[in-house]
This record gives sequence, C-alpha cells and structure tokens, in this order.
Amino acid sequence: MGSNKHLSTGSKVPSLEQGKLRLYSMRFCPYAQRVHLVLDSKKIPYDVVYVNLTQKPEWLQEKSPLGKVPCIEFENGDTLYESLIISEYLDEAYPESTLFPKDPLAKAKDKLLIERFNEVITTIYKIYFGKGDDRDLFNEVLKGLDIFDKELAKRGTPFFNGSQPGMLDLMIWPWCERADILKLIRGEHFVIPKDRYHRLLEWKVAMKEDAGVKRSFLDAETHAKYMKSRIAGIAQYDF
Ligand SMILES: N[C@@H](CCC(=O)N[C@@H](CS)C(=O)NCC(=O)O)C(=O)O
Repeated sequence: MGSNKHLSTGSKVPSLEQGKLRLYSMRFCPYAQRVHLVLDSKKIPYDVVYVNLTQKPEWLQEKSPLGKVPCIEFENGDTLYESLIISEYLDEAYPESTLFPKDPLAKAKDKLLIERFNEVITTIYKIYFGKGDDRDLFNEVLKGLDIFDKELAKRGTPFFNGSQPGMLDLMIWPWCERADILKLIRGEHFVIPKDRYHRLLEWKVAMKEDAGVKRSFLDAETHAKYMKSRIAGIAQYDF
C-alpha cells in the first residue's frame, strides 16, 4: 500500500505497481470506502493513492473525469469511477466470491435498497451542514433507517446478505460507521434511539467484527474530527 498522505496540486502520480489495481481515494470519503470494502472483502490486491480534494492534483481529472474519488486504475492505465459502478464491476470481474445475490430478482431488490439509502445519505449531509434545529430532517433519517431495520427482521439473518456481508451491507456501511458523527457535531438531539433499531444495531456490531470491514474502519471521533474541519471550510486530510 502507498503512502497515507493525501497528494495535492503539484504532486506527481506514483507509478503503478505490477499486478495490482490502483484505487484513488480520500481517507474520509464514504463513497471511496465502499470500494475499499469491496476490494478488502473480495481480497483483491490493490494499492491506494490518497488525494487532497481541496487542492487537487492536476492529474486527477485525467483519471477521474468528474474530479472525484473513488476511481480505480488498471495496469493498462484505463480507469473507472463512481462507487456503485466500480463495486458492481469488481463483483463481476472477480467472481470467486460474489457479493451481490446470484438470483437476478434478489439482486435487483438489493439494488433498490441501495438506491433508497441515497435519501438517507442526502438528508444526513443536510444535517451536517445545517445550522438550525433540523430535528425534522433527523426524523426523516430515522424513517429511512426504519426500512432497513424492518428488512433485516424480514430476512431474519445477521446481514442483509445472509451469514456474511454482501453488496447491500457494504454499500450502506460507510454512513452507518459514521452514524455517531451527528451526535458529536450537532449534539444529543441527534442520537439514534437504540430501542427503535434492534436489528440494525446488532448488524452494526456484526459488521465491525468482519475482517474485510475492519480494514477500512475508523472510529466516530476520527470521522467527526474530519467532518468538523470540512464544515469549517478547511478540510484536514492528514492527521
Ligand atoms: N457519486 C459519486 C460520489 C463521489 C464523491 O462525491 N466523492 C467526493 C469525496 S467524498 C469527491 O470526490 N469530491 C470532490 C469534488 O466534488 O470535487 C460516487 O458514488 O462515487
């Protein structure tokens, strides 16, 4: 794995390692974490180049046309971007252990739930950057999470994917790992009530124990430290 420092404007891009995929990432980016989770769960060899997204390296745009992470690069220099597209590609290109269900209907239903989780993500960001009371927004987040708690109860398994995390588990995990940031940056009104989300909380404990998940795990305090710096307009990538 490359250096943990986030490369910025004026940096040179490190040369590609033979036989490995390259992931362009940012340590606190939940979308990039999705791809770390897929690579780590499927044990695909990769190296990481961390990117400063405030002072972007000139070469980022060539690799990732929207100037965003995550982006993966192949040995021949070809690249792919967008977390969900990369994740599905990796699942198909490395089929030894698949993360999506094999049954097309079950797969489509999991994709619908990943799509529905976007509403939760959008609302969480509104709260991070909000200044007012925002309890209505928080209630929207809680209603969104109800769907996932009920779904786990319906499936009756520790993970959405059964006895091991699958694509749906991994695609929603980065925001669940960060759930306590809300309380840390916005106060006690933003605590997720434990009694309302028995299944999801059990799921969270089980996810944290998973070897693939552990590799990219950061605690809530570290996430909150980054998010506070971003909200203050001086995002700190290296601490
Ligand atoms: N839809 C994209 C979102 C990726 C994204 O927003 N990444 C952020 C970092 S968390 C980024 O690169 N921001 C830089 C920018 O927007 O200029 C995905 O799923 O990969």
